[in-house]
Amino acid sequence: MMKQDLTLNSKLREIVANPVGHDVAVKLLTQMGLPSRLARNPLLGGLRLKQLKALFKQLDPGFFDAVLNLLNSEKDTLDDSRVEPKRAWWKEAVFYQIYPRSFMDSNGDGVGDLRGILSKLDYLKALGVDAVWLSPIYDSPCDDNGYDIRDYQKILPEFGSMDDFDALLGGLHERGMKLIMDLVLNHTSDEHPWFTEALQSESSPKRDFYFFRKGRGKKPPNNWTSFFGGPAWNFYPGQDVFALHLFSKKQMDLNWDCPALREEIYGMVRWWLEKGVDGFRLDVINYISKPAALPDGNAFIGSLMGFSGIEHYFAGPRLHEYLRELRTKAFAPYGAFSVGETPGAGEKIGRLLTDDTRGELDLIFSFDHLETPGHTRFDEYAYDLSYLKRFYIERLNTSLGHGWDTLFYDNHDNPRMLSKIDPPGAHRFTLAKLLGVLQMTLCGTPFLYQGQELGAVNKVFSSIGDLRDVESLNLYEDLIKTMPADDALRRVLAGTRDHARTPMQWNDSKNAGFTTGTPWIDTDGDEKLCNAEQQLEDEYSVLRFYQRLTAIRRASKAFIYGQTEYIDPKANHSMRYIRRLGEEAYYIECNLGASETKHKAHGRGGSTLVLSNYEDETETLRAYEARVYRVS
Ligand code: TEU
Ligand code: CA
Repeated sequence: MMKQDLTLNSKLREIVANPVGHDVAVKLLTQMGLPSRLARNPLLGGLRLKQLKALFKQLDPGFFDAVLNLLNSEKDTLDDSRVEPKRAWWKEAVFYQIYPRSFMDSNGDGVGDLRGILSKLDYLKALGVDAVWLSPIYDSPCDDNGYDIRDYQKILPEFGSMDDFDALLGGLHERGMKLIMDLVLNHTSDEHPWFTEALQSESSPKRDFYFFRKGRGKKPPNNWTSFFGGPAWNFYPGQDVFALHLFSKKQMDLNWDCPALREEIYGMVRWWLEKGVDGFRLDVINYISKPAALPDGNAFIGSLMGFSGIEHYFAGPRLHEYLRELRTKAFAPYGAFSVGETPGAGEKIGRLLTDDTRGELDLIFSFDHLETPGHTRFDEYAYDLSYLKRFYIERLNTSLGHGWDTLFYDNHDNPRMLSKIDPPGAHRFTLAKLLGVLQMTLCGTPFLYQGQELGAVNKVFSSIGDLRDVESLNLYEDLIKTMPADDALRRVLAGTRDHARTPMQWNDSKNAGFTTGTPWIDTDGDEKLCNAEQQLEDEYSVLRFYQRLTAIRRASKAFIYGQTEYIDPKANHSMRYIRRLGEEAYYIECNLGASETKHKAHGRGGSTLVLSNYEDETETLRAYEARVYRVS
């Protein structure tokens, strides 16, 4: 059946039945500080869009057209029947993300490298890691630490050689672990030969690989802004032409509408798969399809999101088509795994991308749980864990068995979750274990980020000179135009990605055992209190706890494929649930706050405590206490 286009006459219920409409409604409500369930409110559902338009006269008139356009470009619908999830290794695996620059330096130049990672494989194995995701290691001028690729088939010399890479891949496989590469396909470095060639002349065969456009007079071709500040366009005076970059000025967006570009990409991906890599994490993969006309972004959406133009490309017109092609032509013949990084994709778009009958991606990272509603990464605030609970109850399993979720708290783009929840760090190590319990016992695939298994928290940076990240430095330059330097620094420090990019803390020696030289970014002395060596010796450490967690997860499929049953889902400060598969069941009980709450037993036939983040079992749950019981 052909789907009817949505119009101003459509009812909100019809708008929300559209997967993109649902996610946009939820996002708008959340951004405006309203509960997301309003999107499904039956009374509101009867309202027509034009009534809403009359109600919100102050909204710019183009807003409703922009939204309707976006919704009408998504013709696919979702299958709402519940099915048994298919079994797959990547549903059972524990993934571990390595940021190579900061993991381990083998040659004393202050920069982490492949040989360094190779020297730590036994550490990862003992932690219970099944698959490693390496942030980019390709040749790059490193304007954005490797997310600006100059040559997809060469290793960055600072990180090592192709022989080192082969040794690392071999070392992982020998130990029964898999390797996932980080692939940046939305853009390349402006130093990639494709771009330098394209820039030579209008008739270059590579010209169509990128978005070259004439300006509007002196002004850029449209009003899109870059995530790293300023307009999303570079001007090249020699040819009086602009080129698009959604990220830094050295990260040029690729034009996926060009078939020759797509073939180049698929060939390159197959080349890595021939080498034996097991899959990919795909950087901002939902941004790859842009409408050819590159229309202006809507002003209201722009001000709400803080970035202009995003509605045109976060779920672009040919996204599904390109993902399927990438899968058929490159991934499928090798059985390669894929996890897409998809900022802005909510529940329903997420399902379109991961439903296993649709042949697009295996998993995605969505980021809706990383900040509580109304907050952005650069706000100073304390994250309320009861939001995380509500988020999980609403979001996990909404794929009805057709898709699968990822579970993660930290990555290289975010401050540490522990510091968001408990900024003073009073409950640091207990809370670290609690998050581990949620991550390893809820339904989904866990992705750990280096240092998380030690209880890593935000860093103490004292000046802007301590920071290295292009996003932070650009933002700071921008902010000091309108506010005192101290305020600008505070804001940048609340959200800087560098909190997660300082050296891995291996021991308490100089530079945390990361390098014998001068590290590219400093540690802050926290290694005296928190490091892998000391934690391996301490039975009650976060690291040893994570080792036990991965072990219990591995020992029972109930944690993977089991049904999840939430007990007392409305309780604010505790989270209780059962994971059950056949005869086997586990009861998980967590105190989500710092004040005590009552322990509630579960299970008629008795229960055995399998794991807890306190040394004894009492009738009260103490601050951030988490217990895992086996029940019958
Ligand atoms: O990140 C994409 C992204 O949208 C954000 O997470 C980004 O870090 C920032 O928050 C924008 O405000 C991916 C990579 O993970 C990130 O490291 C890269 O810088 C970015 O793409 C560009 O490749
Ligand atoms: Ca090195």
